[in-house]
Amino acid sequence: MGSVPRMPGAGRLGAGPAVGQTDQRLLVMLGLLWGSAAATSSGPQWPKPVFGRLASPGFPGKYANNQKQRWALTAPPGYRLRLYFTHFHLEPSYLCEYDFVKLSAGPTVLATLCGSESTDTERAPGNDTFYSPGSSLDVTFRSDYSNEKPFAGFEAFYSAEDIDECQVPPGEAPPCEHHCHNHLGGFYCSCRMGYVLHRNKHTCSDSNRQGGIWPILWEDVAAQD
Ligand SMILES: [Ca+2]
Ligand SMILES: [Ca+2]
Repeated sequence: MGSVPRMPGAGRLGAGPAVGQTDQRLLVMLGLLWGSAAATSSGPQWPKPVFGRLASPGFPGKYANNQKQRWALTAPPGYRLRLYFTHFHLEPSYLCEYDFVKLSAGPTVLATLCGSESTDTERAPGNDTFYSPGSSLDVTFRSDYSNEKPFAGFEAFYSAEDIDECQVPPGEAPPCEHHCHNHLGGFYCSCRMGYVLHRNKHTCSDSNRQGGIWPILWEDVAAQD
């Protein structure tokens, strides 16, 4: 069978509940709303909607041998990509060496998926939802030179969603010293009464010590800085 180089094991990725058709319809509706907002010249300039479908070549028919396909997905700054599978049936193999779907961000492999159900040595997506750590996600499909029986491959849907910069994992420094406010495409900080926001837009200083008050101007902090 395959002489594919061994891929690194699956990374830790967030697993969420299964996404039903209602959610898909909601995403499409949001996409349409974004589109109409962007079309209004006097209205807010929303990012172009980012969503779509991926599938193995020939889906739902069986996929051919020796296939390699890559999708480079990109979200606007301050957004991440969310991906889930609605169908997944690839040839199973030890550590997914033969046929696989690989999710990666730059040099970091987030997950290598194969088979139809997870085992000790291979991971299938099941009902997991996958998130890119930043604004880009590479999806690669690869099949080797043979299949013991036909496999229908996969179908997946993706969309861009805002990164909530105010939610940080336990043990990580919060982005704002006092208050953090998340919004689409970024976030901003504010301070408790009697404090003013430092020029760095993250920390707060006692307003009496400053000898003056900074204008209460909360500029957006670029999500990617
Ligand atoms: Ca194969
Ligand atoms: Ca945000």
